[in-house]
Amino acid sequence: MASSSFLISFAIAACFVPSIFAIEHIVGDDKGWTTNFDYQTWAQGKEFSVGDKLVFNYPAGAHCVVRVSDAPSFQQCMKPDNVEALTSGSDVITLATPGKKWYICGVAEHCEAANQKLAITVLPQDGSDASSPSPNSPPLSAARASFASIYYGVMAFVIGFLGMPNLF
Ligand SMILES: [Cu+2]
Repeated sequence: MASSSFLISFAIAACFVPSIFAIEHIVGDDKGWTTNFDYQTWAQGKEFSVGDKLVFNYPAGAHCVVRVSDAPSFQQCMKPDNVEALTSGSDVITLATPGKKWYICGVAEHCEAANQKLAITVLPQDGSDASSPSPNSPPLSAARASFASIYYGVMAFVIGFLGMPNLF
């Protein structure tokens, strides 16, 4: 019977595993969202997929997060009039659609003078869309995909096992 309860707790624990497929990217890592940080270098080599989250950490009031909708606005640090800034100091943005995304700080001259701006490219979910190749980091996509298939294989095995109460 011990093995049965082990399998049940394993199955329950395994149900929470898919959340790791959605990655939380802490923008700037330990430095957070701040001035004079090279967010371009930070974003390099990272894979951003639909469903992932961006977390902007900063002392509330010191900065804000404004999403801009095109490259020229990003380059010129132009805040769109119709977009409200995020100001909580722990702003979480879920990447809902693939494509280029641009974020700037709207406080003072932080974007213009101190390079507080982030541009990323969001890939379709888990890189599974073959029509949109990810030239920068195919190995990570492949790793994610194979981990997913192993994971679901194990889940199927466990569920199959639990479905046979006579064994226990
Ligand atoms: Cu700022």
